[in-house]
Amino acid sequence: MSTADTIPVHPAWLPDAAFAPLGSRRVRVALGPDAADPVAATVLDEVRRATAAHGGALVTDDGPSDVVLRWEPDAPAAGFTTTRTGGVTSVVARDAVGLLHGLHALVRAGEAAFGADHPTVVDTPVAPVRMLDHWDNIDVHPVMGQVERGYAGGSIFYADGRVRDDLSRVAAYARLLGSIGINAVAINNVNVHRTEARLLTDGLSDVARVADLFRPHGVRTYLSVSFASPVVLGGLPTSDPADPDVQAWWAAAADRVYATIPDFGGFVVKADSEGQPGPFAYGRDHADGANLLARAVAPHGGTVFWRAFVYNHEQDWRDRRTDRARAAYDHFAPLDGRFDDNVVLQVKYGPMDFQTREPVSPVLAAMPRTRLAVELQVTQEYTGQQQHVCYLGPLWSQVLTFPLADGATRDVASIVAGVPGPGADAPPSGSTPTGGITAVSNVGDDEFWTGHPLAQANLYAYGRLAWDPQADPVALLDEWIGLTFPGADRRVRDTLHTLMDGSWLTYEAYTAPLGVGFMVDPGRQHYGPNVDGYEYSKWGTYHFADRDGVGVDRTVATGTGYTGQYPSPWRETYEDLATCPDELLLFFHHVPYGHVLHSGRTVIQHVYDSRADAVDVVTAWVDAWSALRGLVDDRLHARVAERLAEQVRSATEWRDQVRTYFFRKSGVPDTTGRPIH
Ligand code: BDP
Repeated sequence: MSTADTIPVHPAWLPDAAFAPLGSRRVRVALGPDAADPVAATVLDEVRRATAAHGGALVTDDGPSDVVLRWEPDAPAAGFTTTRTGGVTSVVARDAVGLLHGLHALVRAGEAAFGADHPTVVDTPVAPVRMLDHWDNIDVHPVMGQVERGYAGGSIFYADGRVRDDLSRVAAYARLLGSIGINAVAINNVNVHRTEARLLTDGLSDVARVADLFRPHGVRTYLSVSFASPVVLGGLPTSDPADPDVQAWWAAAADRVYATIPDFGGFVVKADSEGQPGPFAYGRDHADGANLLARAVAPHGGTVFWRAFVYNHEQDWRDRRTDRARAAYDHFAPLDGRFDDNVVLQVKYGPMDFQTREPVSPVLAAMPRTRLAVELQVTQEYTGQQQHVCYLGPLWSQVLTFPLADGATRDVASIVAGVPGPGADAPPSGSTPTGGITAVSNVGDDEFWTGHPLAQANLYAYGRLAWDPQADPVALLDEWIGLTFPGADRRVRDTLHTLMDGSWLTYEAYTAPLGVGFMVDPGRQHYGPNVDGYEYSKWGTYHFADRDGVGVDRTVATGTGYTGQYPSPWRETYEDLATCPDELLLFFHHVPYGHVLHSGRTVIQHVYDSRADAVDVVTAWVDAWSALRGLVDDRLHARVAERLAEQVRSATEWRDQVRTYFFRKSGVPDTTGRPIH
């Protein structure tokens, strides 16, 4: 046995001790007709395990109990209710999945679930589909490695060029996901290489093994597929959506999938983007492409998650009229109303690419007759690559609660919930989901799951916000701390809040300023600073800094016209320098260095100050964390300490490069006199 085999995998937010309040009680489970469901077995297993560890009992007859988990036909369609009367806490749900989610709600609440009596509280998930996408490759890619943008070791699904024989990590992962209400997982990279493409055909029995492990936790399995599959896998001369042979090929492929995995979720598709094949090659649009696949899975109740991340990655940086931010709207808004009911258009939260700060994508407001899902990035590609502490709950909360238009009740959460937009038909009845939320997972085969142990909080917060987008992200962080470090000294909780609550804003403060984005190093896979790294390349991610000023003019009046893609009030708010929020200023406007922000500081002084102050903040975290030695698990302590040292080094590098860059461009000194080189 190698040392790696002897290191226990960190239990994340499900350590046995977190089950003590529930497990020390008599828990009655009444499963009703769902008793044979694999999820029902999980509910029983969880209760057995908790009560065995903590001295309580599983009660399956009418005997006395302190807790009841009960099936009822008129409980809410999704989720569960909780009530406490006469000293008994009851969780009621319409199916086993609801009971599982209710059970974990009790675990999260701890002793508080067994306090004073309270009337029934209904807890239903807002997003019907709450998905994680894995950008895992089967073969190790020469540039991207095994997990594209993965920062936590290898894949939990694949090793040695195939699906792992030992999938015990997947089983443990499924349990973690089920406990926070995730109900969908796509298990391979959206960039589908030939080996992964074959999961759809030759690899189906392996996919079924994976699906068998997710199913007992209420999670359905999806595959990313290549639009070129009919050619690549089927040997057809074309993948043209209008070709009857192509349609028949997809229908037969879907039939085989569902014959093997009857509850298969569906497909995720990246088409005509960054080199992936798509309908454009045949003169068709993305509605044609998406509907082709949707019709193949529709008879089986499947869904196609079609990504709106479509842009020209061969731009001419000298041509200021082209703007990558415009691309998703330009491609997709005209297609509103043309997608089949079982297509969900998967839209990145911002118009560019998972930056630390972006405005909310205008596509979300522009397609009231299309089912939409918002896509987030839990893996920290642009937010410190799991070397840096960067708790993303506040970013996602801000996105999800963003009001889309004037006086409207529609916010991003209502899109995620599938509430029909103005002028849209009511959602068709049936089992197809009406909206959703997806995110790229940050998990790998690392002993702490996420490389940086504190990055577990991002996975946790994602699941919890997908369930309830209105939840306070700091309260969710507190919940995560309580579960992950049960019974820990008060100093642990306080220190974690000190490090994590504002860590997204701290990260933002030492990286690219005021919403301009990128400035990351292409040579280090987007890690660390390189201010001009993408400035003269084809990717469309520019800051346009020169001796006079910086920022991208995306106004209608003088720029790319991107602000015109927003409804009121946002188009006016962003168009006008006077009302554009500071944190997005350089996303929308090109301004002189002396431009005065709402904060009262000039742009250049803001750049200087924020970067210097942020490094001071991060430096202070090192001592704060060191003081916890002996109060948390030693291995975890050491891993976080090692990452914090790297965060200080990297933040310092960011500070120095960005300050120096702008000093050399502008010639404007830092009024505080701090040295610049
Ligand atoms: C970018 C990543 C790239 C992904 C792409 C996507 O750098 O690896 O393939 O997003 O979302 O952020 O498809």
